[in-house]
Amino acid sequence: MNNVKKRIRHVPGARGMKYKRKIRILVTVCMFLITGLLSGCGAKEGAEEPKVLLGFSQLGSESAWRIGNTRDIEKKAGEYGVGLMLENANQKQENQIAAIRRFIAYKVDIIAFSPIVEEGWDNVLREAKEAGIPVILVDRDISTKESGLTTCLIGADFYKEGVMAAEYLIRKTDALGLDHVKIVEITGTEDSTPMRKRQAGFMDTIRSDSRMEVISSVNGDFLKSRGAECMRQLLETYGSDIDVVYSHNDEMTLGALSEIEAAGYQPGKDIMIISIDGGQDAINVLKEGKINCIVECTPMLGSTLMETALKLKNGEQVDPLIHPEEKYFSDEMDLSNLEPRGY
Ligand code: GZL
Repeated sequence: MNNVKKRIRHVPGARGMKYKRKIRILVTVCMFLITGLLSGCGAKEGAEEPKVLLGFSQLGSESAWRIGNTRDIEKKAGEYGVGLMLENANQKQENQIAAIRRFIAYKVDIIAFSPIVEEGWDNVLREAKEAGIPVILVDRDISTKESGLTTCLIGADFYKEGVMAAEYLIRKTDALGLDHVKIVEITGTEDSTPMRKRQAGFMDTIRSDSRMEVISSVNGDFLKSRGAECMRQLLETYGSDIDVVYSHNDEMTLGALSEIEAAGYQPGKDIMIISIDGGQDAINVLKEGKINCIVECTPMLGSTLMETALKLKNGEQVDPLIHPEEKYFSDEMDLSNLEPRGY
């Protein structure tokens, strides 16, 4: 408790803050304290002090991937003895920016966040830098005018995921002896790193193959409901002309499948389905033959995040870019012994 009071007294520039901003900080810090005590994270008698205090802003809960990512981070914080303050931004960048400001006011040791989009972070990250708090990017990247605002990125190679999806399509086109393939793309959240790089990797790989034709690309925002809406509109416009659906995540894919079947087509047979993430629900549908290929994008980034936060707290160097292993699952392989996916 004393520690928290010290923190309030020493919030930078507090004396010069407008009255209402002071109240806001006090209320926020008390919220964290109450939450911490209620959830048993408060300093109990004899409990070990956390080795590092990590503030993490999660972008939302839009998919099985995101929920799996959040659960893994919470689980690994406990295992590594990291004090975790996690805030869910519910898909709003302004909520992430506000959370980062609260972490700064609370003087956490390390800040980490999964940026919903790439732009708009310069000011708040400059404030974190001025406060001397290292920032770790988790999952997605950012684009800033000023360099050096973050310490490292822990996340998938989304460009390579797009390449792997396209390479599967080329192999399948060869195997089926097709001479013209009409593709529709359902993209993730506009201006997000996975959307930009999954699209770039896929398009760069098929560009030189004259058999490939992308007839439409629509934004499904990584959401199941939007994936279904996109697919319904694409079927109304192109109908049986569609040979392939390239979807940037399983959530949108599962939404699209229901529309494809409702329109009387067999997904995986009449229309080839290529997806990304690799959660259990989608893998089960792949095993049923309704999805042809899923490029894995693991959400299990918690261990790497905790190890990196502890290294930074101890003043150790960390790699600027940490990519987890990338693999894919498809109808070309026997998946009967695949381990449970955990998300
Ligand atoms: C990828 C992650 C994406 C997932 C989606 O690392 O950012 O966001 O592919 C999630 O399922 O919504």
